[in-house]
This record gives sequence, structure tokens and C-alpha cells, in this order.
Amino acid sequence: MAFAKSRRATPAAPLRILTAVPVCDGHDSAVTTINIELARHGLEVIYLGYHQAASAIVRAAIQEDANVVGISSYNGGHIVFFKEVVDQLKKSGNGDIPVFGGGGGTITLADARLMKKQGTDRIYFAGTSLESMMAEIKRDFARAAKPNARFKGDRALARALTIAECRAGSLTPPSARNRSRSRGGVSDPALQVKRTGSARGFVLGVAGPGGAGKSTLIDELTSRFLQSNPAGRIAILANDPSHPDTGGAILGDRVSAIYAQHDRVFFRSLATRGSLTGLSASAPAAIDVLKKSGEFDLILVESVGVGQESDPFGIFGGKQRLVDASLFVLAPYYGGLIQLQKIALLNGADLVALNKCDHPMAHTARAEIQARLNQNGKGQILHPTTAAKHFDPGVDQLFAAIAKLGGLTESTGGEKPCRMEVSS
Ligand code: B12
Ligand SMILES: Nc1nc2c(ncn2[C@@H]2O[C@H](COP(=O)(O)OP(=O)(O)OP(=O)(O)O)[C@@H](O)[C@H]2O)c(=O)[nH]1
Ligand SMILES: [Mg+2]
Repeated sequence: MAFAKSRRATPAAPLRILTAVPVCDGHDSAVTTINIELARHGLEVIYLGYHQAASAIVRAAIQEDANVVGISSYNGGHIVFFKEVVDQLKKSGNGDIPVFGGGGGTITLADARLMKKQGTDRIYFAGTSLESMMAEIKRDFARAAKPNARFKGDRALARALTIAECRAGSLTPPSARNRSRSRGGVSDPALQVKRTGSARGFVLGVAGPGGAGKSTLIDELTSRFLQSNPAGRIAILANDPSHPDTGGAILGDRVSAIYAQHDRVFFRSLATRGSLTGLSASAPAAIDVLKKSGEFDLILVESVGVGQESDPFGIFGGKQRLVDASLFVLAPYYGGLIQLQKIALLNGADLVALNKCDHPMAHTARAEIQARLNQNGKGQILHPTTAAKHFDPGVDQLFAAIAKLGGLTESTGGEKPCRMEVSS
């Protein structure tokens, strides 16, 4: 589906496929090839990465409300592994999500027959043309995203977000989009999930250039949240860009999300589907759904990698304000002083982090950015962070600042790793 060519007001939603690799034994290029090919054919690929347990794949499939799970396996053990994923999906009441995949020459015909009996939808063998495989996937795994009263817990929430995404459309003209947004408000029964309380949740928007470390930093902040709020739940809405030529997308923020495996984390990826704001057009409705669920103390919204002019969260008042506070994340290689002056979000962000402080340019960057913030005269403090390192004191301080703004319990310090309490 090409956004540029489509003129329909509400184009069919792209198929969302979750891909993962159980163990990477050196055969890492196959999943990359498959992901790229899927996106090239207009699919949204939620990529989980390597070394994924069956429970991790199942959790992600539920929260992402994936149409289908695709597993690439070259390390052996496929008969047991695929069965485990299928069984866990069924056991959790999500057996409607099919599981399929491939492993080149490592999965034999006899293996595939047995796997089919055990519930795997199908296996693609070496030699299958990529074109025919893509055509079959698009034909067989498309589905209408309808409300489903049987879905419980995270799947019910996930389906409400899917419906919000579909309703927001992509190429709808602004007037139609506003109508669809108001239809997509939580008064719409399709977007209501079982409420556990009144609307709540402190919403923090996280923006910054592509690759600055937003997702990694969010993951480290998640760890601090889990540690310091023993009963709280956190939601992450991770926006990534759709390709304007094909309509497909590689939604890759889960690759950095180690702590998304915790029971108290809800993680959902959103493709921009032609929206040029740095967020999916469904983001306002999605935030509403999460808030009205009453389940979350903190809701983090990651924008796509944004440029100098962007205002994804409406913090300058030109459009609806979507967040309670905003965090702008920069890496030390932003260019020079003139580039810093151009970045609008540095004027309005409540919090600013210079990430990748392990980089040789960080020292100079820190001085330049702090000077830029001083010129704003708003008392903005620069938080130096190294998100790639666990227990970074800069991330501790940043979390403390967020907790203060959001009325959350502050971290007790990063000396203890957060325990991964998972149910399966
Ligand atoms: C490239 C390759 C390598 C490269 C990997 C490079 C990399 N960075 O990935 C290198 C040279 C490193 C390598 C090394 C080895 N390899 Co090798 N390798 C291959 C080869 C030729 C292609 C794999 C590939 O990436 N294909 C590209 C994908 C897209 O195509 P495909 O694999 O044919 O998959 C099809 C479908 O299965 C499907 N598919 C695959 N995954 C998925 C996922 C989803 C979601 C979907 C929908 C579909 C799908 O898509 C394709 C459609 O045509 C395969 C042969 C084969 N075809 O399997 C052997 C193969 C997998 N390797 C093999 C072996 C033995 C090895 C080595 C042990 C060799 C050695 N003695 O050192 C090492 C082990 C690596 C290690 N442990 O470190 C054997 C495995 C035998 C077995 N039964 O286990 C194979 C089958 C070759 C053979 N016939 O003997 N290998
Ligand atoms: N050296 C170093 N690398 C980091 C740090 N934080 C993140 N990275 C790495 O930077 C790369 C990009 O990180 P992400 O967290 O995916 O960045 P992002 O801003 O979310 O990227 P997009 O969502 O694509 O815009 C990854 O390889 C991370 O491991 C850091 O503090 N130091
Ligand atoms: Mg990211």
C-alpha cells in the first residue's frame, strides 16, 4: 500500500507482523532480509531482535495485537520452540494469532509436518521465492480489526489501540481526520477497555533526533520506574516512521526494550502511516485509551527521530497539547552551535538530556547545550546520561526529575537491578 498513491479516505490498515529470532548462532542476515522484504511489500514489521524467549515473543504479540508471529530459526530446536510459542498463545487466550516462519535448510519437510500438527501455521523452506512468500503472507494473514469482547487484559487494551490506529487513517484530509479523531475518542465503545479506575497517568513525551538513544533511555527509565514504584504500571507508545514509498515500516524500538518483558510494562509500537507530525495520527486517541484504562502511573510517548522544526507533542500551543511534560534527547554529534540554535524543542522542553556521554564529543556538547538552555532563561537543566550503561547516575537524576514532575516515587538509586517479575 503506497501512501502517495492511495486516495481512499480510510485505507485498509497495513498488516502488522511480529518477527523474532530465538537464538542467533551467526545466521543473522535471514531475518534482516525478511524484515526488509516485508516492509518493502507494505507490511509493518515489529522486530523483536535476537535471543528471544517464547514468553517474550508471546507477550509482545499480545501487546502489539500482531496479525501474525514470524520466527526465523537456524540454530535447531525449532520443533520444541515453535510449539512453545503456539501453546503459550493458546493458553493465554490468544490462540487466534497464527505462528509461522522459516529456517532455510535447517528445517526439514518432516520437521515442518510435525510442527504443523503441533499448531504452527506453516514453514517456508529454502528456495521459496520471496515474491510468492510475500503475496501469500498478505493474502492469508490480513484481518479486520474488530472489537472482540473475549479479549482480556493487555490484549483488550492492544485491540483498542489497533482500532484507534485504523480509525485515525493515514491520508485522510484534516477535516475528515478531526471527525475520525472525535469518533476515536474514548466515548467510542470500541476504544473502551475494562476500567480499573478513573483516567490517570502522567504522560511524558520523548523526542530527539534519530538514533540519539531515546528508546534505550526509555528502557533505563522503565527500570528505575519498576524499582521505585513496586506496584505501579508503565506504558510506552513507541512511534516509528512508515516508508512513504511502500507504506511499510520497520518498528524497531522493541529491540532496545529489555524491561518490556516485565509484567508491569505495556509496550506498543505505532507506525506513522503518512502522518508527518513525528507521531502516528492515532497517538491522541491511543494516549486517551491508555489514560482511561486507569492502569498506568506513567505513560511514555516516543516520537520518531525528529528534526529541527518539529513539535510532535504540541508544546508550543499551535495544536492540541498531548503530554503533561516533554523530554528532548540529544546525542553529542548534533553538528555545531548553529544547529543547536535551530532546534525549536530546546526552547520548550521541560527536560533535556544529553545522551551518549561516553562519546568523546560529550564534554564540549555539554557546555554548548547548557549555554543554549541558559539563553532561554527558563532554568532548564541539562541531564547528562549514558543510557547504554546500566546504573548510570545521570539516568538516576533524570528519573528523579521526571518523578518529581509526575508525582511518582523517586528512584532509590541505580545500585540494584530491577527484578524481572514475569508471569510466564
Ligand atoms: C548465509 C549462510 C551462512 C552465513 C551466515 C551469514 C549471516 N550473517 O547470516 C555464514 C557463512 C556465516 C554461515 C555459517 C554457518 N553455516 Co550457514 N548457511 C547460510 C545459508 C547459505 C543461507 C542462510 C540465509 O541467510 N538465507 C537467506 C534467507 C532469506 O533464505 P533461506 O535461509 O533460504 O530461508 C528461506 C525460508 O526458510 C524463509 N525464511 C527464513 N527465515 C524466515 C523467517 C520468517 C519470518 C519467514 C516468513 C520466512 C523465513 O525465507 C527464505 C525464502 O526463500 C544457509 C542455507 C539455507 N538456505 O538455509 C546455510 C546453512 C543454514 N548453514 C549451515 C551451516 C552448517 C553453517 C555452519 C555450521 C558452517 C560451518 N561448518 O561453519 C556455520 C555456522 C554459523 C555459526 N554458528 O556461526 C547449514 C545448516 C545445516 C543444518 N541442518 O543445521 C545450512 C542449511 C547450509 C547447508 N545446507 O548445509 N552460514
Ligand atoms: N555509546 C552509546 N550508545 C548508546 C547510548 N544510548 C543508546 N546507544 C545506542 O545508540 C543506538 C540507537 O539507540 P536507540 O535507543 O535505538 O535510539 P533512538 O533515539 O530510539 O532511535 P530512533 O527510534 O531510531 O530514532 C543503539 O545502538 C544504542 O545501543 C549511550 O549512552 N552510549
Ligand atoms: Mg527509538
